[in-house]
Amino acid sequence: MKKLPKIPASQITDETLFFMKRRQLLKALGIGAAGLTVATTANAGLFSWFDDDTPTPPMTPRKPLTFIQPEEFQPSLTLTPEDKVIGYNNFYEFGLGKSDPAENAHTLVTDEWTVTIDGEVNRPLTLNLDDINTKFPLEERIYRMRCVEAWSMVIPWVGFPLAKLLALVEPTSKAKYVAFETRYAPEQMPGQKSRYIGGGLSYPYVEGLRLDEAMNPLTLLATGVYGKTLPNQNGAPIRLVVPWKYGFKGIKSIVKIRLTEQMPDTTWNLSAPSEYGFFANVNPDVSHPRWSQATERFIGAGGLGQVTRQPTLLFNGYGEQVASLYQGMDLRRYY
Ligand SMILES: Nc1nc2c(c(=O)[nH]1)N[C@H]1C(S)=C(S)[C@@H](COP(=O)(O)O)O[C@H]1N2
Ligand SMILES: [Mo]
Repeated sequence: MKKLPKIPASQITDETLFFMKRRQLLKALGIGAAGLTVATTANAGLFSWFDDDTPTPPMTPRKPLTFIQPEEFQPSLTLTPEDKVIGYNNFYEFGLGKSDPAENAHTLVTDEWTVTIDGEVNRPLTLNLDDINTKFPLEERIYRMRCVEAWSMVIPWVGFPLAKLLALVEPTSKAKYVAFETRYAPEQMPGQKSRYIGGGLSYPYVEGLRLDEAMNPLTLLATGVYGKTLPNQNGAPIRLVVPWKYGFKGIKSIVKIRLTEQMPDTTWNLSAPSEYGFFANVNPDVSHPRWSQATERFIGAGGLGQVTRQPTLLFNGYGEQVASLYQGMDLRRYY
C-alpha cells in the first residue's frame, strides 16, 4: 500500500480534509487506531464525514444539454474535475460545510420553476422552466471561478449571456442596476429557517450588478455544468456566473431579476459590509480584512500534497474584457 506523507498542521486545509478518506486522513496525520480513542464530540462529526461507507448522497438527475463551444471561451486551462465542482460547494441554504450542499440540496424541487424579470423594463417577462432551457441558444464557457475564501476552480459552464435576456425585456432609461433573488422556500432549504444551518445570513439570498456589468458579454446565466443541467448544489435550474468577481456574486437558483434605479442590497454586504462590498471584483492588491487575496489555492485533480498555490489575477484574469468598466474608480474604496 502506498505510504502517505505526513502533513504539517499548517498545510491542512478544508479541501485536504474534504477530499481524503477518513483512513487516509488519520494516517497522514500520524494518528493510529489508538489515536481514535481521543476523538471528542467536537471532532466526532468531522471523522464521521470520512467514514468509508458513507452512502453517496442522492442527486436529482441531470439531463445532457446541446450547446455550441465558441472558441474564445475554450481557453487551455486545467479543469477542476467534475466531482469537485459538484461536491465542494458554497450554498448556505443547505449548510455551511463544503459537502453540505451536495448532501442536502436534493430537497429543493426545481420542476415548477419560474423566473420573473421586471422593474425598470418596458416588457416584463416570466420564464418557465421550458423557456429557461430552450429560449436561448446555449454555449459552453470555460471560466475561472475565484471564491473570496481564496480558493479557485476552472469550470465548464453551459448557459447564455444575461445581456440576451435583458435585451428582451428592454430596460428603461431609469434602469441602472440589476437585482437578483434566490428562491425562498424554507421547507426545502433548511438554512433559510435556521440561523445555525444557514450561517445567520438574511434570506432569500440577494445579489446585484450595475447595468453595464450585467450587459457585459462575459456575464452568464448558467443552466448547466460539465455538459449537463446543473445539479441543485450548483444552483439549479439557473444561476449567475460573473467570472471577474468573487464567487459570492454568482447567486444560485434564481427566481427574480429586477431592474432598478438604486443600487440593490446584496446578502454578504448586508451581513458584513466592511468585508464584502457591492463590486467584489477579484483583486490581489485589496486584502480581505482577515486574509490576503494575493494568492489562491487551485482545486485541481491533485489530492493530498498537491495543493497548488497560485497568484491571484486582477479581475481574475479578465481585465482585458472588463477593466474599462471601472476606469477612474478607486478599487480600494469600491471593493
Ligand atoms: N443562493 C446562494 N447563492 C450562492 C451562495 C449561497 O450561499 N447561496 N454561495 C456563493 C458562493 S460564496 C460561491 S463561492 C458560489 C459557489 O458556487 P459553486 O458551489 O457552484 O462552485 O456560489 C455563490 N452563490
Ligand atoms: Mo465564495
